[in-house]
Amino acid sequence: MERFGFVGLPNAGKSSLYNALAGGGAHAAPYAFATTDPNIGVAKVPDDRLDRLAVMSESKNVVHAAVQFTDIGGLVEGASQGEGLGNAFLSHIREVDAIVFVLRAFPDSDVPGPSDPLEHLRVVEIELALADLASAEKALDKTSRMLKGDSSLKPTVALLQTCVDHLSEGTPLYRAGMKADDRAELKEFFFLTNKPVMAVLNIGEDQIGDEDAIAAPVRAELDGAEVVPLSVQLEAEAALMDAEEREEMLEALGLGEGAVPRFLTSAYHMLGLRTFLTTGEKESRAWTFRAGSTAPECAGVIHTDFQRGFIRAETIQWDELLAAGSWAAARDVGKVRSEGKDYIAEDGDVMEFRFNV
Ligand SMILES: Nc1nc2c(ncn2[C@@H]2O[C@H](COP(=O)(O)OP(=O)(O)OP(=O)(O)O)[C@@H](O)[C@H]2O)c(=O)[nH]1
Ligand SMILES: [Mg+2]
Repeated sequence: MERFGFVGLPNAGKSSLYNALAGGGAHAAPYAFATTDPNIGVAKVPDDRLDRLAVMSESKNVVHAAVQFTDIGGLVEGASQGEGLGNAFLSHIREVDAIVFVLRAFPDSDVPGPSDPLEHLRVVEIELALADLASAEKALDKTSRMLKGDSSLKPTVALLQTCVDHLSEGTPLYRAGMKADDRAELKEFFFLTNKPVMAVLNIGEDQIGDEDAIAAPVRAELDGAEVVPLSVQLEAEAALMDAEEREEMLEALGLGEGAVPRFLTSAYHMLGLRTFLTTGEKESRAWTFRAGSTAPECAGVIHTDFQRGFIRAETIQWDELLAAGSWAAARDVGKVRSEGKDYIAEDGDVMEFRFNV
């Protein structure tokens, strides 16, 4: 399962965001380092397509795709040199697949700390870049020495030099304008800022309605990364209510279904994750695959036998299946495609695998 780590200054609202997603469980408090050991939770990725297919099939069971998220303790200036939670903190970030910055915009005189999200971003980016600079310098040094015996390392040395140049200017690798190929090649060095990033902008109740204006400078700074404004405290309170109460509260605030589903969908897409679906009387289920996967690779997500003995995948887009009303009806009108081993699966495909082991 993919893991997201919440990274930000103390009192930015990371534990509150955890509570919004997990329905409680993390200690949120108005003082720095309220969180020391990370909280780890799981959230299901909302999927309207799945819910509708489950109704069509009268499924006994509905299983959503899920992501794991880690509420990491607060980061302070100097973390890369061991300040605050220092190294322990950095090692928690190293373990996640993607970083979610939690940036505070809400003003509240009872909660210490700045309420300018750009200031939050500046501090966390500098610390992550400095931590990476130390690793990059070490890797460059080592690779340069190996270059004497192995000239094939020349491009790697050049690439690491580029990293050192960017990082020493305080520029994280995710927005240094590097090519995707180079980013992929750097994976072996486990740099923090080579991970995909997105940001949650924690806005106060009074700022609802001004989301776009508050998010604009952060979006400009993060250069293409997803920035999701979220009134984290309200969402955390809403998560404790029963469904009806929650709907009423979010409705009254003009928040629709709430921003948590949107956040989860963005987080999921940030990693290039896609969904295919299976549906039947027993179960309807959303399965996660990487964009660009073939039909047998998708089959392998369910069971390695399905991939090994893959023959073909009966495939239809979810809305076509819904329109037809059932697999049988969809087959009758010729909407079900029989796809072979080279088929590149698409988001929203409903599949039934034929295999032989
Ligand atoms: N007014 C207001 N307060 C908030 C909001 N979000 C969080 N808070 C409060 O701010 C305080 C800090 O929130 P936490 O979620 O504990 O912050 P954190 O980022 O986990 O902090 P550390 O664990 O210390 O790094 C808590 O008292 C929250 O209730 C918000 O949107 N508005
Ligand atoms: Mg916390």
